[in-house]
Amino acid sequence: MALRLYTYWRSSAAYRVRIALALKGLPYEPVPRHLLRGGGEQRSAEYLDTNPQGLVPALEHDGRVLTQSLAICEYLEELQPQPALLPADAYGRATVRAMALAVACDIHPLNNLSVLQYLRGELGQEDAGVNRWISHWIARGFVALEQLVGRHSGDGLHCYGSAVTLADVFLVPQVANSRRVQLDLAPYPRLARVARHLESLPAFAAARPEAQPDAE
Ligand SMILES: N[C@@H](CCC(=O)N[C@@H](CS)C(=O)NCC(=O)O)C(=O)O
Repeated sequence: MALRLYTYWRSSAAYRVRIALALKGLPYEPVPRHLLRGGGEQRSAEYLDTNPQGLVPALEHDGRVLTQSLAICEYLEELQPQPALLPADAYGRATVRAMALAVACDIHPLNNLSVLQYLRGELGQEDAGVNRWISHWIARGFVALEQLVGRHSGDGLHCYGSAVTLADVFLVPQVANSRRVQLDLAPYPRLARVARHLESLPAFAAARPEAQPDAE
């Protein structure tokens, strides 16, 4: 099976897929696309041919391209069911997906590079204003996730139950993003504890931005 991942070391959406690939033990070839160099390699005609959305990640499997990190992670789940990243029951699966989507749909898009570039460029915001924006939307999402983890974690070390799920795969990269803007995690002790545990696991460690071949 030939897997190629279009990635960028600092991309938290690509980080999710790197974690899922590592957890599943699936080897892949990283194909870095620098999001800032030359106006952003993700906007080149060549890359738009791969992913018309001009976003990383994209995963190529035997020549066919998949986009959107959650769709890719679910594809990997079907390709390689073990270890399972979704619970066995429908309620559990819906709950885990809801937590992953809280990150992927309601936190991360507001802090995506092109949104921040628009705030800086067209809306004339300085770094301080942009950082306030980022922190505001992460904090708002983390308040809810903190409650959800309180309800659904089985051991205080995972978002749901007592094993790694896609909720964990999506949380850790968002926590990494929050550190980049020095967001205080003290108000979210459950999230901080879960993230600390997960980051100590080999698959999460291998997928972290600093461990990537294109890390600067
Ligand atoms: N919903 C998408 C988000 C992908 C995304 O926003 N990727 C960012 C990096 S984390 C990106 O490529 N940004 C480039 C840009 O905004 O131009 C997913 O989950 O895959």
